[in-house]
Amino acid sequence: MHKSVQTALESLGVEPPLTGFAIGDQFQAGKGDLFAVHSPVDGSLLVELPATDAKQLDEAIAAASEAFFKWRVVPAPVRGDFVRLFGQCLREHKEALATLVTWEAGKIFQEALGEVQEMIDICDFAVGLSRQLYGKTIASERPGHRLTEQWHPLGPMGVISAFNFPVAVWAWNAAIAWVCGDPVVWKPSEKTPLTAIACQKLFAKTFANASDVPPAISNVVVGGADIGQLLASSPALPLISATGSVPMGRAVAKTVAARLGRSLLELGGNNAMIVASSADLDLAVRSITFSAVGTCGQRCTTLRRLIVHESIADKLRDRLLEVFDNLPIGGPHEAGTLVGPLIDQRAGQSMAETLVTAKEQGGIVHGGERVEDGVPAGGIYVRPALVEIDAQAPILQQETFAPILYLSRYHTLDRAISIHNDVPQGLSSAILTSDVREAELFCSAAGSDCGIVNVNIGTSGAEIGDAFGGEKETGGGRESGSDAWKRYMRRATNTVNFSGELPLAQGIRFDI
Ligand code: UN1
Repeated sequence: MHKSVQTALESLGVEPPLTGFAIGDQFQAGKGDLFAVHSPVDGSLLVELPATDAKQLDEAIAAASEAFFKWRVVPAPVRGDFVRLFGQCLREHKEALATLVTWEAGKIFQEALGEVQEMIDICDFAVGLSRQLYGKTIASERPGHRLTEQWHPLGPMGVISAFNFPVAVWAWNAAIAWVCGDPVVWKPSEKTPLTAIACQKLFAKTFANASDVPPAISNVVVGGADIGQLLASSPALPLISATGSVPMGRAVAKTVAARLGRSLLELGGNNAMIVASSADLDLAVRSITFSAVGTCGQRCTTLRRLIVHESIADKLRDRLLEVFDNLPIGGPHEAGTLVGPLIDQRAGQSMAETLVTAKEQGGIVHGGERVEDGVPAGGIYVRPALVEIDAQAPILQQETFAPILYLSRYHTLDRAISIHNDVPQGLSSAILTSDVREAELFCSAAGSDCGIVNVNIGTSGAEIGDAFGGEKETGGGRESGSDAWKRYMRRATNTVNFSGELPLAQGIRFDI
């Protein structure tokens, strides 16, 4: 193990033997099969960890259910105060946690710092929210009656997260769930269990300084899809929040629906940007590059399709090719690197196969090759690809989790919008234009059909104050800011009659 990983683990309080299972501050060895975690940076073995077994998962769910009875009656602002302490702890360990994210998920250190900052930001948001879980007062049609809505904690919830944002997505869920009064059982990606254990250690550290907090409001189980499915099937968890691929989301949604539970899904994106003829080209080049190659094309919000006005397409292509050809590709821990590795061999293979298909469908492929020089041996490093292709090519319907940017041309904005929306996914979208009418049309009901609609910025890098998520195969869920918290609570409508009479609603007469 690399020295910097060791130092980071030590400062996060993660010491061998690593356990694979935690209920609150109790860390235990998993009783399931051993699985290996390799760093995408250089393929080195980070850890061999025993998975959590089904019985241990049941224990975690039982502990979370018990914690719920205590936590739900702790006043929300007091719950918020705990989240404030957790945010403070994250601030103190920001660099160490980001170092671990870099080594386990392969994203460049700047982006890893950004990911931890998202955790801190959502904690701050949740602290404020803990005093703002507002319900409505509704005008009653009956005299002497008061109608109000109250929001109550929902229950323990399951979180299934993906490798590409190994800590932030959990934090979006956990910070909101905690202030809403819900304990969490977290199953991270089997590719990134170390960062999850580190977060749980930081939770335990914060918990040690907090009164009123039942430890089992936070629990971690590790393993593959089987443990994820078991989690999703538990009737004790009224809400399952799942982030990842469409097939994973479909399987989880089916399982949760079969028991009439609630799911919150944030699945694939196939995000596009329209670049109008009036767009600022300098801004275009910068925003396109960050959105297309950031996290090596492995964000759900990654820009995958460019729809460019025909009058500027050649010029923009040439400028992008110049930038793509000179991108610093290398170890994500090294200063100056902008493109780190893909997560694993399979991701490299899927990128290569997609590029072959794109060529067969008439695409002109620039870049996309494996990079072996000047990068750490053992990792999968690639040059981001720019593919000129007709907007009708079937490959554009599919999300490949790699840095491939398709460039198609358009003549009229109506056509560009219909190309834009003509895919199964609906997460993030953008238009670059200096024409306010074009911008407003794109944001209107006749414009982008996505959950995130941007003007003059790229598709990735949303702020935590937003409700994050999208439509169609993206799953329809909203996490993080705005009123996403409502999904984590149950609504009770109260009718209080203080009249001494019994007038019935709808004016019904029922005299006995
Ligand atoms: C994801 O890829 O699952 O908007 C999350 C963004 C980040 C979050 C991405 N704030 O790109």
